[in-house]
Amino acid sequence: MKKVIFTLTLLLWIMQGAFAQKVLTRDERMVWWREARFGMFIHWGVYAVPAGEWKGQRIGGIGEWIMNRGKIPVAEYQQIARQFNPVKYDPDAWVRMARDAGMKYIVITSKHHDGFALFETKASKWNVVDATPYGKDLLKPLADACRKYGIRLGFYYSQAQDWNNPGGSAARRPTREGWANPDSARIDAYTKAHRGHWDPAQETKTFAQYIDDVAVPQVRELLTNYGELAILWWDTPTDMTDEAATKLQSLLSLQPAIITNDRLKRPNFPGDHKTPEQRIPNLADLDGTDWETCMTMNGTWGYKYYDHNYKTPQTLIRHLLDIASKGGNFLLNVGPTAEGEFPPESVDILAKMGQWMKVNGEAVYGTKASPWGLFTWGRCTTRETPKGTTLYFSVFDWPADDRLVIPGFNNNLISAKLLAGGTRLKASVTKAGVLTIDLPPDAPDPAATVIKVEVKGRIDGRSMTK
Ligand code: H79
Repeated sequence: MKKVIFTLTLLLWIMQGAFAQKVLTRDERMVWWREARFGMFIHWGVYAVPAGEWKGQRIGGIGEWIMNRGKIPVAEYQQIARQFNPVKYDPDAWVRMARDAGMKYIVITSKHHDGFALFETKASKWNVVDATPYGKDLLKPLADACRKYGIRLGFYYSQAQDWNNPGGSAARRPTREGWANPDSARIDAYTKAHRGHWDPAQETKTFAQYIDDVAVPQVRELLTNYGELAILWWDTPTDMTDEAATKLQSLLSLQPAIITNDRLKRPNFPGDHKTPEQRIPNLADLDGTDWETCMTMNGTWGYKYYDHNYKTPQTLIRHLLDIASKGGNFLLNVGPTAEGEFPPESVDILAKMGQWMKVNGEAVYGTKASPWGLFTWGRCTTRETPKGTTLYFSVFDWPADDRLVIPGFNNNLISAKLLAGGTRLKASVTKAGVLTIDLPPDAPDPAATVIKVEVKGRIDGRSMTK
């Protein structure tokens, strides 16, 4: 009898563990994200068809804004979906390129401000299945590939701005200067009087109706139909109300481990992390909140065929190290073409960053911010180990005397070496607490050479900060 009761109790206990909906704390949800450090943003939509040019004119600014900046009428804009047929789309290859670059997660535009859904949806006909010759959900196979390669998947969703689904908001912006739309004076007057809209078709519903008819059902679809989701990335809360935000936020319970950003609505909906866009915060701006810098490789998020103004792999590697040294994440964008390919420059950048990360990723993943802030010659990240602390000094500008000198150093040294290759370096700490490391005469890696220093105990960098 005792045995039976014991077995039953055990069984009950096991079942409870399996079925109980565990409520995760924020710190528990953020564990993987804080370790990941590096992710891929993907901006993809029908705007990749005009690719920055409309009726023979190049429209300045970011490519995914072409409808707004050109004040293209809804019916006209929707025609371009007929040319959106990404037959070269290979989600497996996309995820492998992200993985091989050292990225741990992907965030893709499920719907940008132009309202076009890259997924099958019952809430609007303005989607890839119903409006394009391609006719298939683009997010499903991406979700499958992410699962296959162990890359976390997040969806960007423009919850407020929607220039095609009626009632969606539109940032109040004039017609792009230089875009010689003969009608621009009239359009801009209209836009001013119509909450940013430029086509009566955008106003056949209220914003509240748009939220109920499109945003809420679509977010529910996104949180239901693609398996486990890592991130919901909101954007531009133009015209958002607390009521609309509450409706959208409550859907997140469909994915108990999901992480969200701070762009659902301001204020009152801070989300899990901040989102500096196209910039890396200064140390003084940081207040302990998690943050992620999102950035383009060239000057646009959505593909523009004539933007070849790419940052170098060296710059981007240094950005990643700068961000990691300040305790943030880096979400680096790719804007695929309408055929479904990454631009060749992006492919090259990802490969080169991957080569660097393969050797030096240890200085990035799961590290903590620098206790000393920035150095003139480079950046520092740290990791606490059972033995003590590991410091990663990433050298950007090789010291002329081939020596790294770090004052305010109060720990006992265990070892110093080049992370790449493991060559041991001569290092010493003076009584006054100055760490000196002898470096080889030339920078082994022009992008960033990482010096790995192991010390006993924890670092107390407070004495060093300005
Ligand atoms: O998805 C990307 C952008 O499309 C989106 N956020 C990133 C991640 C974004 N939407 N609005 N903004 C960023 C800020 C507004 C920028 C603007 Fe402009 C300045 C709108 C009009 C002037 C940039 C330049 C867009 C059009 C012209």
